[in-house]
Amino acid sequence: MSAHKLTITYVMVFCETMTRREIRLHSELMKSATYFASAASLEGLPVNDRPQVAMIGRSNVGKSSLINHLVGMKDLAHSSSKPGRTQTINLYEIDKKFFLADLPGYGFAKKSAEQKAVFAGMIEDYLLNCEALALVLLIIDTRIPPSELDASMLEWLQFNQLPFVIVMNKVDKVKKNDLLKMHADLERNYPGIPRIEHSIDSDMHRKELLTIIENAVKLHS
Ligand SMILES: Nc1nc2c(ncn2[C@@H]2O[C@H](COP(=O)(O)OP(=O)(O)OP(=O)(O)O)[C@@H](O)[C@H]2O)c(=O)[nH]1
Ligand SMILES: [Mg+2]
Repeated sequence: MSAHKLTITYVMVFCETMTRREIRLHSELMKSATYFASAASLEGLPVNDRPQVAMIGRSNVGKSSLINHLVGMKDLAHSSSKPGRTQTINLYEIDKKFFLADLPGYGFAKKSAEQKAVFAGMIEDYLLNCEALALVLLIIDTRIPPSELDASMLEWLQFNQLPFVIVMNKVDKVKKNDLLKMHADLERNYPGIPRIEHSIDSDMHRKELLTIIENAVKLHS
């Protein structure tokens, strides 16, 4: 079966062992978070009625961990030190109002060419056709310059006029001078694109990101 055919298979897959659970959160912005659904394609998702905020980025960059940090739970989304953990589009329902969407990473070297094409197709189809898409968080690892894939994704998001913010992740691992240099490089190469620092260790970063998300969701509602 071709990669394209695979991506349009409308089969719901629950290949990650997730359980439905809900807890009350402390944040004023996110009072509850629940695992909602997983699918191998946009068409397989059971909802399209409330705004969605999507995490995209290279494998292992910290997309699933960022969701856990935002909602204040350790393991709502499955994270791993090994790349290639998230394999489907996973939706988490927030406050019964909107969804955080965790997507597979791109650029995982150990995937076959066909697997890479399937994931690329899944991500592209989701981003282009999800009418509920309110915001994309393009997550990069601040320790290393954006890869060619990051650059292509960034230009593709711009070309398609999708609303996105660059999240400079894992800043806890970066020296201040290197962080300033990364800001300067990004501003020079991608002037005017909003960017925000993030670390799973920082509550301040979490609150800043929550505010951005809340505003995007309000605008889209
Ligand atoms: N130091 C540091 N480590 C982080 C941070 N965010 C995530 N990590 C670590 O990065 C690794 C990958 O995290 P994941 O959240 O699984 O990454 P992912 O982007 O979802 O990966 P895939 O699902 O494979 O695409 C884990 O070991 C996390 O603990 C951060 O802000 N700082
Ligand atoms: Mg993941």
